[in-house]
Amino acid sequence: MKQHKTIIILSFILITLVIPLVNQTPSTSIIIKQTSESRQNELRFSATITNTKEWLNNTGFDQPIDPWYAEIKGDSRDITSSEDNNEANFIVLGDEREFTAINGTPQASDWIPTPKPGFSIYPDRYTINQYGCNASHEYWEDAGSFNIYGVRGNQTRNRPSVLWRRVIEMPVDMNDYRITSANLTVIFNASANTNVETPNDNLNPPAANPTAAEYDHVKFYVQLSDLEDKVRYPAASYEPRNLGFGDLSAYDNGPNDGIEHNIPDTQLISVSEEVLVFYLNRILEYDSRNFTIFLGIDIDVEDNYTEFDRDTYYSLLIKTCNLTFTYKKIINEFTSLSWSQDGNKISSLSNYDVIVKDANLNFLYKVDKNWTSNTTSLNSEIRILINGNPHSESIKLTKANSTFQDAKVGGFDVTPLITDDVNVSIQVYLADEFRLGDNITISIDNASLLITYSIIQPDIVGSGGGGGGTKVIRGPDYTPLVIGLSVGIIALIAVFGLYQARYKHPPMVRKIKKLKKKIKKGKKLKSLIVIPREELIRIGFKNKTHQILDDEFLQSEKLKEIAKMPNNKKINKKSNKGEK
Ligand SMILES: [Ca+2]
Ligand SMILES: [Ca+2]
Ligand SMILES: [Ca+2]
Ligand SMILES: [Ca+2]
Repeated sequence: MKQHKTIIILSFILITLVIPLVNQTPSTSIIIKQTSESRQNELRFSATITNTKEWLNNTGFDQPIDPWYAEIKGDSRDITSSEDNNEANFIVLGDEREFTAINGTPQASDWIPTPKPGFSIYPDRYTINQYGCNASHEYWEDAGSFNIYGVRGNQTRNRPSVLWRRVIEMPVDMNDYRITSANLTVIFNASANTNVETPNDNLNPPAANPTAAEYDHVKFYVQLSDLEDKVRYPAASYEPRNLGFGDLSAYDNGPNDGIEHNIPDTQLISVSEEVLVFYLNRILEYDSRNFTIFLGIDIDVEDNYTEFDRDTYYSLLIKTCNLTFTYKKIINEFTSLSWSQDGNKISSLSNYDVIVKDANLNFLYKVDKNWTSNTTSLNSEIRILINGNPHSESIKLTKANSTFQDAKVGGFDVTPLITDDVNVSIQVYLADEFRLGDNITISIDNASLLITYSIIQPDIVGSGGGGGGTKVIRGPDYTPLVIGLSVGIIALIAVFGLYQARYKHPPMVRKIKKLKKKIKKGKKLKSLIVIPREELIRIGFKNKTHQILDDEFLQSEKLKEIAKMPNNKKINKKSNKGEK
């Protein structure tokens, strides 16, 4: 058993010594495996060639910019690329505009009269003149008479309205803009006869049974709606409740009985700026190019007496209308622009296995405006992508300076992202939605990707194959040596093992060992003849006695022969003996 162990240990040592000579396999870094059938069965010592190579072309973004190319994802209206001063740029497209198309005195060429939605009648007169949008109306219950505007008296003509409509076409698609501030200023003035019953009037005489609920009143207003009039929002209004103030008897209610009462230029009360902005943004969601604005006048007169009531409005005038608003570009979340370069494959270095030991990316970057003070986007960043996979580290644009700085001191370790492909992208990623009034340009330059690699060269050829000028010399073929060495060692072990197991013991010990083994295995044994010691002595003595008797007999026979011989022969024989 001990011998077997020795053999096993020796074999193990031999195998561990020989195998590394035959096959060298690297254990760390990224290995680009090559398969070459012609090389697979050869047995050679491998050589490792290590080198560092700049993997990017045109690192300085010189003109022409190739092989760099720009690619936009998300809203292509929000970012664009440019190349100048041998730099690559990401231009985040800001824009801020002001709407001022509605201002001053309304013009007949811009505004179209339109009835109030629902059942509605126009006032006796409505027009756009040099003073603005003007309406006049006289309510008179006496159907047998004509009022001052030549309209027959009609007690149902107590709620006339007129609106003027204007459709606004925006110069840009407002889908990409957000209104950030707005102002609506509308001025009206009005004149009426004191025959109009106002809340402050003293209605008389009691004999005419004066009644009043709402009193006679008018309303000036502005509405905003989408082009198809699906929603209409009230943006400004005014009800001059005192218009026509002054007492007049029910029996003396004609315009000639009273006097003119005026409301001077007065501004309509607009909704708050916040609400106005909301309304404008909202209506432009329906149609991002167009919206409608209405200027309206409602007249609501009341029959205040059992006598024929008469209410005279001379002039209801919308004098000026100014709507202004500013709107800024919407920069959409998740919009990105990448400057990319599809580099050579790692496997282009060699026909053998290539290990990427290290890949280090760096570049310079700057921004022409302070990102934090010009945007509300704190999450937007510069990302690094290799083969479409983002590196875990990024650069927040809030940290960008107006002068070039390293993306990272010492560069980014992008080794884990390298596969056989090396497609590099430097991307500006806009991570929030924000409004931007002005372009912001982010620039990059001096992009570098240093790749340190090793080529595992089992059979060394004369060229580095794109390895940056690596020169390799063919190495000797060690196959016969290794095979010879292996055979020799195996033979040596065999002989040594055989000696240990068998021939170092005397024959009797070997015989006993063999016998022990047979007994152990339970084999049938041949019977053994055992000769006792006395018998062996006897046989030995007998043999020795026989030999002595034989020798004595031969001696006597020789003496007899000599006696028969002549004397000289005997002497010669003696002398011959003596000479010897
Ligand atoms: Ca009055
Ligand atoms: Ca009246
Ligand atoms: Ca009245
Ligand atoms: Ca946008």
